Amino acid sequence: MSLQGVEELVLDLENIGAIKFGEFKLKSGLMSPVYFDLRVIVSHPKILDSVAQIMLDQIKEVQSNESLLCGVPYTALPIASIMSVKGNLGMVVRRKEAKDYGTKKMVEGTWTSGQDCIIVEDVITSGGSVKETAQLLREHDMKVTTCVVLLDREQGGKQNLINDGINVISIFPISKVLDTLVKHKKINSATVEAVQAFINNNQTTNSTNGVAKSEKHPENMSFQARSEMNVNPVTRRLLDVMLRKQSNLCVAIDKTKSSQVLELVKKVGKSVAVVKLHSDIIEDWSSAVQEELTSLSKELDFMLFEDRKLADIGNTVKHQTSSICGWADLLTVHGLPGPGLLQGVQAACADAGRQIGVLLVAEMSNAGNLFNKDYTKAVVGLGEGKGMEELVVGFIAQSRVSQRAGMLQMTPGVHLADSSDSGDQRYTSPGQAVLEKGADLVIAGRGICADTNPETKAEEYRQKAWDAYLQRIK
Ligand code: 5BU
Repeated sequence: MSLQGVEELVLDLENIGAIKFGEFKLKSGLMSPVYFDLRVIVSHPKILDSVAQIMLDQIKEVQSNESLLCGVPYTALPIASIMSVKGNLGMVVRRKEAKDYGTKKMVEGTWTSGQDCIIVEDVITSGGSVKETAQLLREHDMKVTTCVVLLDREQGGKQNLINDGINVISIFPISKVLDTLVKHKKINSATVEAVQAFINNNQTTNSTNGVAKSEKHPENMSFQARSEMNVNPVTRRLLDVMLRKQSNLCVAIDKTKSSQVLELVKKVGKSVAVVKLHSDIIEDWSSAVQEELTSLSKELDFMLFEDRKLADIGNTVKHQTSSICGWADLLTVHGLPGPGLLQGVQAACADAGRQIGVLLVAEMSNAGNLFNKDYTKAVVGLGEGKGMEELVVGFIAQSRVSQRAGMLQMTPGVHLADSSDSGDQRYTSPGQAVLEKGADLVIAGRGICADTNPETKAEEYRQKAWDAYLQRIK
């Protein structure tokens, strides 16, 4: 395509609202002066056709007749489809979530072992989604060395992908978009400066050693970037709830009567991302209570967490889990029995046809616990083990035990006023839990539920924990 054609395409994209300037609140809470929304191009067939053509032209030199295409879901799917038809190249389709639990087929289409597959993406920031797609394709025996991307936000994604052995061909680096729009008087120099400052301040690579910051310090990444990276559907759901509600708060409701539990859920539900229960201490626990909780979780948009801390052989754990995975989204287990326990949970979920996310207890908050460094390390090794990605959401811990961006850390022992209870519990504040202990979510129980006004308290804890998270990723 001629230079003029390329410029025309930038102008067209701006014209249909695929490139926007202003004040945009990203899911992470950060304000961005620029926003790319390529989802709109499906309503503009001529522009979609031009986009596919220009991307196809750019891969001519690296493709062979055998090359396959794979669009990163969802926005790049129509682009990849049109490129596939125009270029007579086969395509494979990556699912975002397994079709059903039993078959777990994540890639559709046919390919041969070692066949080259070019990834097609609309926008890259950190490159996380491309990387995740490449990983999946590689696991399915395809070779991935190239990604063609329409818009590169120039926030380090290219370097991150090069580090992963993927060469990035970008049609429009953001600098080129800015140049074109200034030239055609669509934006002024103040807008350009604001965008450049945002890009400079929000790099996702560590320039000193070229290693992705995200890979070294997941706690410095936004939840949005982590949600884009992670393949586990339960983790993704949890991160999405957190982003929607700007809440990294989990409330622990440790009450013995269902009426007390439900009353508290109604009061604090809107402020929290997760409601944690010990259903085995609720005297009148029943399927009606489960149903009411499930419907409240939908209405008030939070996930349900059973803190049962299972620790037995696989067969027993399977039976125990089967009564939990019908209603809970998250479940704690101990690592002590080893991988058989996780397989037990997995088997129960498969039978029930409902996936639950597991959190392994890697450290405890209470004084006198018998956890030690070696055990914690072994538990983390278990959770990060091969084949566990679909099941394990993260760890319950008092420090940053895992360096995986896809693993979430939940930290209990959080209270705004007290440093301990009358027993063995030890507390830190929500801010300390996030900034010093590395918590992604803080778990607070009596600090909220024993207060005379749990509703206001929950909101206070939410705000403090979320502010600390925003400070951390700055
Ligand atoms: P509290 O009221 O904020 O102290 O409640 C803390 C909750 O977290 C409670 O349900 C405990 O069972 C749970 N917990 C914890 O306090 N410490 C730990 O290390 C683990 C769980 Br694991």
